[in-house]
Amino acid sequence: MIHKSSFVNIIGFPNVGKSTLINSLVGKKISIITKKPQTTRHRILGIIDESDFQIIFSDTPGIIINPISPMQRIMMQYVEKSLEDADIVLFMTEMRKFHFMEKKYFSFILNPIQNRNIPIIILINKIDKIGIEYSEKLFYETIDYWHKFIPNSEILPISALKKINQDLLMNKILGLLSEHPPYYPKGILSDKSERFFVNEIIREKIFFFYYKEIPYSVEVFTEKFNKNEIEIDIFSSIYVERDSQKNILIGNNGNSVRKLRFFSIKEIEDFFKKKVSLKLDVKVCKNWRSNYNKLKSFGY
Ligand SMILES: Nc1nc2c(ncn2[C@@H]2O[C@H](COP(=O)(O)OP(=O)(O)OP(=O)(O)O)[C@@H](O)[C@H]2O)c(=O)[nH]1
Ligand SMILES: [Mg+2]
Repeated sequence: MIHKSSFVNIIGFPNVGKSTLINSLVGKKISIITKKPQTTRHRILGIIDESDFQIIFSDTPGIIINPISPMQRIMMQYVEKSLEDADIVLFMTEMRKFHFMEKKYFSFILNPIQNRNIPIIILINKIDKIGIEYSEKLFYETIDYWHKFIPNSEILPISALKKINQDLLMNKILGLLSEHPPYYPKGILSDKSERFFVNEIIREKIFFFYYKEIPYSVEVFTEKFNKNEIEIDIFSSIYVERDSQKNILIGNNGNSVRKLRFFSIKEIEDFFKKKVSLKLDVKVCKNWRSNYNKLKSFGY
C-alpha cells in the first residue's frame, strides 16, 4: 500500500484565523483562539491520519514584521522554521484594503518557499463576513490582488469559523501529499504535552478576562500535572512582569483570579474529559519576555 505524508504549515499575519483553522482541521481545540493579535506563541502540530496517509499541520505565531522583544524574535524563528520544512504552505489572509501590506513584507514569506518550488495555497479567510462587515467588491479586489501578486498560486476563499470550503481544502491537500512513511506514530494528535495544553487554556482565559498589556505580559507554567483514572491534580504558576500586574491579576480579595480559575477548570475538564483540581499561583518574573534563559525555561 502506498502511504502518503506531508507537513502542511499554516502561515499568516496575526489574527487572520490560523488557529481556528487548525482546530477545525484536526477536530479538537489544540490551539487557543482570541480576538487579539499575537495569541499563538509557539509552533503547534496537529496531526491527522488514516491507514494510507498522515497530515502534519502546523499552527504558527502570526508574522511580526519588526520583532522587538526576544520573545517575538523566537516566535518568528518558529515561523521561519515552518517555512523551511513545509511540504505545502497554507498562507492565510483576510479581505482587507492593502495600503498597509507593502509587498516587501512578503519576500519574508515567499523567498524560502519559492526557491524550493513547493505548493502554496492562499486562503482568504472569514468569507462569512461578506455582506455583513465586508463588501463583495472588497472580496473580488482581494482575490484579484493575490492573483496578480503571486501568479499561478491556488486561491481558496474559506471560513475557518463556519467551515466553509473546508472539504474543498482537504481535497486539495490530499491531492498534494507526497509518498512518504508516517513521520509520527499513528493516532498522535499533537507534538505538545498535556502541560502545554493546560498552560494555553489558562492563557486563553487571561486574554479573555484581562485587558491591555496584561495578557501579553503573562506566561503560564504548569508545575504539577498528576493524572489518575478519575481526576487530574494540577498546579500552575502564572508569571507576570511587574508587581502592579500581579495585583491586577489577583483582583480585589482574589476575585479576578477566582473567576480565572473557575473558567480554566471548566475548559481543562472539557479538554481532558476528566475532573480537574487546579491550584493557581501568581508570581512576578521581571521582564521575562526579554530574558533568553527565562524564555528557554518556559519552553521557548
Ligand atoms: N467571522 C469569522 N471570524 C473568524 C474566522 N476565523 C477566525 N475568526 C476569528 O478571528 C479571530 C482570530 O482568530 P485566531 O484563530 O486566534 O487567529 P490567528 O491567526 O491564530 O491569530 P494569532 O495567533 O494571533 O496569529 C478570532 O476572534 C476568531 O474567532 C472566520 O472564518 N470568520
Ligand atoms: Mg493563533
